[in-house]
Amino acid sequence: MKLDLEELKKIDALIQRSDRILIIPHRQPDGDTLGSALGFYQSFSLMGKHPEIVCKDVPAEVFSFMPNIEHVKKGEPRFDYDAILVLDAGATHLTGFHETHPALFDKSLEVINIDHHPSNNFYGRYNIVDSTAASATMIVYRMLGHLGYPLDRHAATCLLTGLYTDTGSLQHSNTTSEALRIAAELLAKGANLRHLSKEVFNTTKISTMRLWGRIFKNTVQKSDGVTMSVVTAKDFLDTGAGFDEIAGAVDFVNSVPGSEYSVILTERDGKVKASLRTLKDEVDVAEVASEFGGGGHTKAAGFTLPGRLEKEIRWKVVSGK
Ligand SMILES: [Mn+2]
Repeated sequence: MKLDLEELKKIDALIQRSDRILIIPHRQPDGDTLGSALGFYQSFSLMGKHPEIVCKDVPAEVFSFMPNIEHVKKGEPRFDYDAILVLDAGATHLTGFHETHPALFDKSLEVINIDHHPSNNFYGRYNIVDSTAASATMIVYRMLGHLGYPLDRHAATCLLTGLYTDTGSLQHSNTTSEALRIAAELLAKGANLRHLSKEVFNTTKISTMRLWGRIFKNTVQKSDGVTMSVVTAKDFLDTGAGFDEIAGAVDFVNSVPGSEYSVILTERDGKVKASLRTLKDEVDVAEVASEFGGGGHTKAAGFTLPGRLEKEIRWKVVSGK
């Protein structure tokens, strides 16, 4: 990971002269975008500034342990801020504000884009984009350190949450030595790993268990090694699970032996959403997803198509006595 020091200098000057700072996580916020947002929120607060976090969607309950999470407000951004940060959004549409607030992305505002997705097209006036970082919070950590901004134990917990969730608790192939080093440094700063691993990785609601039960029941492995499952709108209805409760199931489906990559198709609001994962070095699921108009990382990607899921039942004649 290498920081663009010229760009950082400009960002530092902007932050130093800013008081009101808007922080925008991506929609359907995950641990990484929230960790980045809350890390900055805490740091800016300690600097005596007035940060606000505005998100298209409400954070999932699982993140309620994160310090300052109550300051993540669902809403629409205004433009009367001195600086605006957009975090962990690999494309402008992922904020949910690209259509309603195009000015965020036309470089007319003091927008800082911080991200680790290879798809990022540098939509900010300032851009710190590094696809070698396992999480956006790793970049945030390096930035705070380089700029000498405050990083207390609350910020450390938030940054570590992003690192943990984006690496599947330090198990995915993006877990570099630097990721482990930063995890260690965040622990040394007082990050609450015990709390975060209990809340994020070892807490499962009954509705989630029931939903995952259906996902596992529907799992099939095709002859080409693609392990697949589906979740219908009815599954959500029957189990009472929310859409966010599907997170993580695709990794589990991918653990079937011989799996080249895994796909979970989810039916939602007249669309079918696909999540893809692989653990194979030679498989690039972003490439698979791009064939369907999607994208993402090489090991974790997705796409969305209009339509619905229909069950296909096949009958065949088998010989018998
Ligand atoms: Mn991320």
